[in-house]
Amino acid sequence: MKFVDEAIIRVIARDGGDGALSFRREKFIPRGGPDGGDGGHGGSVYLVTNSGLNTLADFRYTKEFRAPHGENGRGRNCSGSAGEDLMIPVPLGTLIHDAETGEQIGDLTRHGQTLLVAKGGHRGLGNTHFKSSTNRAPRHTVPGTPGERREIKLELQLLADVGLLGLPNAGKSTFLRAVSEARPKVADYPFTTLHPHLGVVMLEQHRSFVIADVPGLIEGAHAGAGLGIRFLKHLARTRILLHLVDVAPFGQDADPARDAKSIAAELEKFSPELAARERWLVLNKIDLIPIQQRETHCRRLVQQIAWTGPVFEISAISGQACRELTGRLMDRLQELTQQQAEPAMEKSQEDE
Ligand SMILES: Nc1nc2c(ncn2[C@@H]2O[C@H](COP(=O)(O)OP(=O)(O)OP(=O)(O)O)[C@@H](O)[C@H]2O)c(=O)[nH]1
Ligand SMILES: [Mg+2]
Repeated sequence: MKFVDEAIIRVIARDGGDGALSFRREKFIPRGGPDGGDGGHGGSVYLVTNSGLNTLADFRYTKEFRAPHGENGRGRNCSGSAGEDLMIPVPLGTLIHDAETGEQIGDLTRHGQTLLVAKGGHRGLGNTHFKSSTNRAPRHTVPGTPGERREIKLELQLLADVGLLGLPNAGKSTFLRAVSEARPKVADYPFTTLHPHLGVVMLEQHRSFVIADVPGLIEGAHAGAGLGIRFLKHLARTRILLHLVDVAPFGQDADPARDAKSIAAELEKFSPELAARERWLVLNKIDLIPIQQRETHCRRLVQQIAWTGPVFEISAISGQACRELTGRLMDRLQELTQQQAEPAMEKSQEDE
């Protein structure tokens, strides 16, 4: 299925039904009282998350969603039935903005979460409601109110703990295959991966995390080169970025240090916040460097980049050192979760 991560749709909640104006007309009861029933509520429109969906592709063709009207009330105190609410399924990680004002309406990150996006109109009241000792034949009714309608922008930002960053051919998809059940395509040409893939890394029971493999970046991506930087937004919610570097790129003028720097520069141009996120350098394809030269080769590369953060040397294709890396990632993610929880706990203690 085509990967779609943005859509603008129109959601139309419907009007409440009008209240009825009616009087009892029965044999032998010459002047029956009012019996106009109420209208039904208009149907509202909700979004509901469904973890089985991975893209917003369903919204490519259907752009308008209407809930049903509330029915008008009728005589004999019959109420109109309410318009049923319309539930629109969306993938986890969908951000919702009002398309006109740009205001954020919601962010759906849990399975089964719902969000009201257009409220149905209130039901009208029939004339029965206005009967009183002084007015036994009220002609007053209340009409239903109109339902809301608006245009909303849906934007998918995948939910992943770890994001893979790197040039095309760095081995990102090979790494994802090595550590998860995900099966993104791998090939020796650039831009094999055309849209993000998620993979779940299972270490042992209750210890797992999600990795996002996004299409490779190249220098000038911020200006649209290659596939551009539009997929980087899928890394926005990750907590750790892995920057994969091919230590033995093919070609005479290949320069892994320059490549690595250009990725960091593209990241900075896309989002200084993402550039400041915790990032680990992963030197991949070390199987291509003879064992005796590996240490010096890798050390020199790290120096050329002037990198001071964590460094890992792996071979994604053989799986070498991949388990150590995922183990370290898991530990660090748990540490980050604890750190996040602690300030919140301190705060709630202060509040007490
Ligand atoms: N020798 C060796 N080759 C590798 C290793 N990892 C990946 N490769 C090869 O490098 C090529 C590119 O790998 P991919 O995993 O498709 O690279 P990618 O980073 O996902 O590339 P894009 O999807 O184009 O951005 C493939 O031919 C892989 O077989 C490795 O550790 N050692
Ligand atoms: Mg790939």
